[in-house]
Amino acid sequence: IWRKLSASEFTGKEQFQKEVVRHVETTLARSIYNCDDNAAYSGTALAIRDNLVIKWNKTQQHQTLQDQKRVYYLSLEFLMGRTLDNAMLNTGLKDTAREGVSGLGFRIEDIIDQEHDAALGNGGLGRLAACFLDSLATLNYPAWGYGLRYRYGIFKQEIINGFQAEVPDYWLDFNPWEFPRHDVAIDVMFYGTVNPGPRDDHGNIKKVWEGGEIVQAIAYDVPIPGYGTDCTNNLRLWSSKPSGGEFDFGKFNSGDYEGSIRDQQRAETISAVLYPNDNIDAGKELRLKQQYFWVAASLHDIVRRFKKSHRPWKEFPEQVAIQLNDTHPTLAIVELQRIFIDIENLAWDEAWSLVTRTFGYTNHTVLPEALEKWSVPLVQNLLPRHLQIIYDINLFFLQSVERKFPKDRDLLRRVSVVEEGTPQVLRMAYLAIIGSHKVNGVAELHSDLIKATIFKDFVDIFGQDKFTNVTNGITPRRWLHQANPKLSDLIASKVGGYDFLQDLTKLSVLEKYIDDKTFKKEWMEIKLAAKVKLAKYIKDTTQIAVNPHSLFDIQVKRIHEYKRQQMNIFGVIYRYLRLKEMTPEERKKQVPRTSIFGGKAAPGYWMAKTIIRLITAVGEVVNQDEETNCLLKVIFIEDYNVSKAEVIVPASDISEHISTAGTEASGTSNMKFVLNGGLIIGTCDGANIEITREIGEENIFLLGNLAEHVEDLRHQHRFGKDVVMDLKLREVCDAIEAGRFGPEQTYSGLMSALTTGCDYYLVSDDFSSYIATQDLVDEAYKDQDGWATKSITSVARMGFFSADRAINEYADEIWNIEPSKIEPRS
Ligand code: 26Y
Repeated sequence: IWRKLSASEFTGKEQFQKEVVRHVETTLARSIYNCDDNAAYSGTALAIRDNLVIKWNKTQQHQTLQDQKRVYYLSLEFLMGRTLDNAMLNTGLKDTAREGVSGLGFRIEDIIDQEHDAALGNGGLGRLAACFLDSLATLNYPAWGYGLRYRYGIFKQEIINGFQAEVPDYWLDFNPWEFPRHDVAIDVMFYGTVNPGPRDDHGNIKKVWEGGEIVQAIAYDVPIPGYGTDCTNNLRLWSSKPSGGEFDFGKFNSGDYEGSIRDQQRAETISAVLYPNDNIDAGKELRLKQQYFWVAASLHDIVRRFKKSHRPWKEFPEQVAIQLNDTHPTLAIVELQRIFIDIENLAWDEAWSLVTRTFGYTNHTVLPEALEKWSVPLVQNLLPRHLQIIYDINLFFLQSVERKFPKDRDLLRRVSVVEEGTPQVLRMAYLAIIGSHKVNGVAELHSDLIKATIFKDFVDIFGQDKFTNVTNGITPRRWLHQANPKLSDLIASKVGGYDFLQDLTKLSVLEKYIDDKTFKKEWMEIKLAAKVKLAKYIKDTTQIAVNPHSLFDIQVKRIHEYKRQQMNIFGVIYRYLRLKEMTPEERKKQVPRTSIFGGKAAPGYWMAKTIIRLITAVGEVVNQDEETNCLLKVIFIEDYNVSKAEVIVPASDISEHISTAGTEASGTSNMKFVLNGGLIIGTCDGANIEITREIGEENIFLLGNLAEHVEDLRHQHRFGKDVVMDLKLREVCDAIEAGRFGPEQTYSGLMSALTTGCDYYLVSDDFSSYIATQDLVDEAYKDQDGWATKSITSVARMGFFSADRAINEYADEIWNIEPSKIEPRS
């Protein structure tokens, strides 16, 4: 009878409408006579969700029954953005929904626009995790994501008087996409002491970690639908809650009710807020608590699932692959070893062999300030048993190194997990390498660089084979089909349908149409329409009118000195100064340009905030200058996030990826822009290099010094008194220092980093090349037909950068897992 009664998916428009109305009336308890866009969004989301849940349940049952190897993607960040549109497209329900809501008097675009972004991430690393979940489901891999359910995602950015201000992002008011699992509650312990216990089977005295504070982890599950498949995977996010024992009855009985609540609040604090730092390690205790809380709950869950199958422990790595998204979950290595030896009574060596065969570690940065280090006293206090295990892991590792390289004491010092100093600190990347069977970088140059620099000793110790590359990718579902439906439709009409969304290499067929005049025209019209849409958004939000026929030059990403937004804005100033000198006749020959910036600065990153201020200040001057403002506008888009990216990315003519060579591990927005027919101005860094190889040198504007020269150039700066400055850059600095963009003191830090500091990010070395390359961009843009050729050819050659390709590489080379297709319901 249960089977007969079990829920089924709606199909047609009428059924869908019925479900929407039912949800509005009963689930939301709202009158249909008072249904605004927001209520219509909620009803639509709930209706779509029902179909999703049916697929999700089926997938989970199927995967449990199959009992094959699963991969668990551990990431502190999942930058999901909005869900509704993606869910409709992936399940093939968008047309039904569009017609359905239209019949109810709504536009689907308005409904989609009601949704709040799920912004549980900072930038590239978090968005990569979200793209990977999409690909894992689309490719039918049995996979779970594990993360934290932050009450506050990345802050909302407001620009007040030209400066960034941060506003909390409370996003959980109405979130139909999560399902609390109050029955999945896991106790996680902190602090406490380690005491000797009884002897184990091997005759050793057991170590017992006890007497700590206990916090509960509650699971919240989020369905992740694949595109064109029923496979719907699970993202499990943990929320912290006081365990029963936290409530202090002593305080309560003595009348201190508030005091008794305080400890409870402390527990809830753990999952309260996403740390807003990107590529900079602050070493805060609460962050370490978050990491252990999440790792302990996830591993408990994974081990419990494994134990249900009653397999012997030796099969653990054949059933479980765990990928560490950067070092943030490195404690998982220690926790699994602890579970094996302290709780499941395995011998050290057997346990360690299982552990290392289970984990893979992805590195996302070479920047020293982003490599996590935890102070030993902090770990000693919070996780005393884990510290002992880390010492043992390190000891056995160093002993093996000693055997391989006898008497090389300096090597031992260099590779030790424990870095000497006051206090001593733990180098988490080293622990991650030692505890994993594969370590990968995220683009070829980056993977080569980590082997040659920060992890060189480990290559000597473990051999080349442990280190590999998996170049990042992006999901074409969200970043082409969803963000740019018109382009997706045009492509589909040429390459024979939408199969390219599941095999992006099929884009290559587009090259056949490179001389097709109407196709080219349609292509450029779609680009123009995307620019018109962005121009409207800019007008609505900033009151500034920008010309959609001007060249849209876009740099949107986290604000960081290494990404060199400062070089971009210096270039804008240089352009402005040139325009000011020109006669009206000369001006007529110039290509009008709109320079668009967007991105958040970490709240404590003062230099990044100064860069934002300079951009907004230049905008204030330039946009009002009647002499030049038809040729140059500068826009800063507030609160850049995933849903804004979906509007911005399709609208670029050119986008900037101009990091100092060797600093940007990969970059992924570079791929998004090119996939939408934009060209790139960029340095030979990260994935730009592979993009160039794929699309051809004639289709990209490369500039600047190469990674191999960066170190020498830095040394030359350091040994000189003043950085020798390019004349063009000198002129720009003079304009800033003359106060043309407001009080020059505002920028003194930025200026001195460039002049008397060592100009660590080599702006002075790359500036003239940057300006010269921007001139080439202007020239190329004058030839619209040539530009269209570059644009189409580039898109045709972007197949490699699908996240599907990346996921298949992980599956084959690192996880050793197979897809498992869920048969559609009979
Ligand atoms: C230590 C902690 C505060 C921390 C938090 C966030 C450290 C790093 C990060 C975020 C790093 C990040 O987003 N890295 C980016 O990863 C992308 C995906 O691999 C790359 O494309 C991009 O180049 C890299 O900067």
